[in-house]
Amino acid sequence: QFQSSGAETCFHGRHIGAQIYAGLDGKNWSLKDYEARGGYQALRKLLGKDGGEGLTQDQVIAEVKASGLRGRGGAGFPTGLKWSFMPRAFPGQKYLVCNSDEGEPGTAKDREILMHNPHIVIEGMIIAAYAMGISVGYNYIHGEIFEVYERFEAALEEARAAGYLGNNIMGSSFSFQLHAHHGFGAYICGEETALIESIEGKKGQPRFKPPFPASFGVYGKPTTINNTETFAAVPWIIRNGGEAYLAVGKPNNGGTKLFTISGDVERPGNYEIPLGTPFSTLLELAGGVRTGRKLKAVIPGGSSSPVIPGAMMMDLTMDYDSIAKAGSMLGSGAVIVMDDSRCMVKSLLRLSYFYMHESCGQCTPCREGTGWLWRMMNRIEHGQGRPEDIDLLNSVADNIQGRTICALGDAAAMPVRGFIKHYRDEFVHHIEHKTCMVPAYI
Ligand code: L3W
Ligand code: SF4
Repeated sequence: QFQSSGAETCFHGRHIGAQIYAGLDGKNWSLKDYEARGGYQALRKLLGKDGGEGLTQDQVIAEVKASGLRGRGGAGFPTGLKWSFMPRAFPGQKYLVCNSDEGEPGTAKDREILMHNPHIVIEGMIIAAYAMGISVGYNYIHGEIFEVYERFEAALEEARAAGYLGNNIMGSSFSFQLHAHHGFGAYICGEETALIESIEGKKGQPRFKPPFPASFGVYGKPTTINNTETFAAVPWIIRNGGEAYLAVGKPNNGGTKLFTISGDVERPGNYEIPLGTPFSTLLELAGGVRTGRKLKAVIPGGSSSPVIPGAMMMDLTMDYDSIAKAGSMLGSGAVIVMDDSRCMVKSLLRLSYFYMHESCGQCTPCREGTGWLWRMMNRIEHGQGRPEDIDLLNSVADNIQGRTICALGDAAAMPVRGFIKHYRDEFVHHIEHKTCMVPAYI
């Protein structure tokens, strides 16, 4: 039920608005193809190689701030602001990290960018490194997608051979070494501080924040971490200007975003649309709800984001602010569509299992609480639920949320409250009748 739509089986890229990820459709990933699409022009502009004067570090950061680009990994943190946290005059090594540890159930966008357009991420990282005065970077790639890792390695080799990476890039005084780092497949390694631990060769377990990576990151040095899709937006911003990017989306929600639609739609896949596009338009692009079915519910931003009833969703636009106002999160843009054949109790049971399985076990509320949630959901689903279990589920969720080292605890708790808030009747029916109410109305 919560399988993400993988590229091999059901990739249907669609673009409307600015084609920031142009190239995904063509699957022409090589350096030659990327340059033919205007690739590395932003880097040339930056370094003053196209006859211009070049851009200063401050100018690059100002453009990114003006673009309204927000982190595409889940939290939506303003990218330009994050870049401005990086200390300029730090005497030691500073690091740049790309978080390609895509593991959120429902999300399958970053692997697509890396597979079909790896140079756009490399160029975005070079620009970011230049803006923050960083000379070493890593792209941490999820452990279960080895072919993506190999593709990115191949692209790195091309970029090095062409003089876009390495010492004295394009004859300038700017040097940047970029390495691919293969992850090990654990969901928690996508959490930025666990990812840093993993890069350092340790077990991938989150660190307490603060200190944030901006001051204490890889090997304790200042580190900037952005999501793959965030870096992929940067070359377009530098080529066309921050204002132009902002204008594509809506205020405070600049540009386009890749949405991975999975579940009960006719054409699951990745779709690039401007932020602020109505959900109904996105659903239409994905071919609508499966023939003969009605829209029941939508998880708008990956499994960590609370579910929204279908009718409510049809009035929303796809951007950070609109989805937040509806009590959920745009997250990583993984839209899981559920039709009227779906049981909400079974859905939450499946999610609860995921978070229990992926908890790293460091904090008691998360390690024990995710297990409690799963066991309660298991007994409700299998006809052994007790009337008090519904309030107990909410209470356990309350005692996890905000009491853990990282956001996985919150991510396990928030869906519970969302499902119970909107679909309490289904939980009550399961407990009272020891069976599912869904078949009664399909
Ligand atoms: C310096 C400060 N830096 C915040 C930085 C911080 C981080 C970013 C956002 O993401 C989300 C979760 C789910 N000085 C700072 C600062 N920062 N204040 O800004 O920070 P934060 O803490 O708001 O969020 P986060 O923990 O980085 C968690 C989503 O991610 N999630 C899963 C996502 C999965 C994928 C995927 O598989 N592709 O993306 C699950 O929790 O939405 O809200 O960089 O350092 N004062
Ligand atoms: Fe580990 Fe869960 Fe604590 Fe995060 S909240 S550090 S996953 S135990």
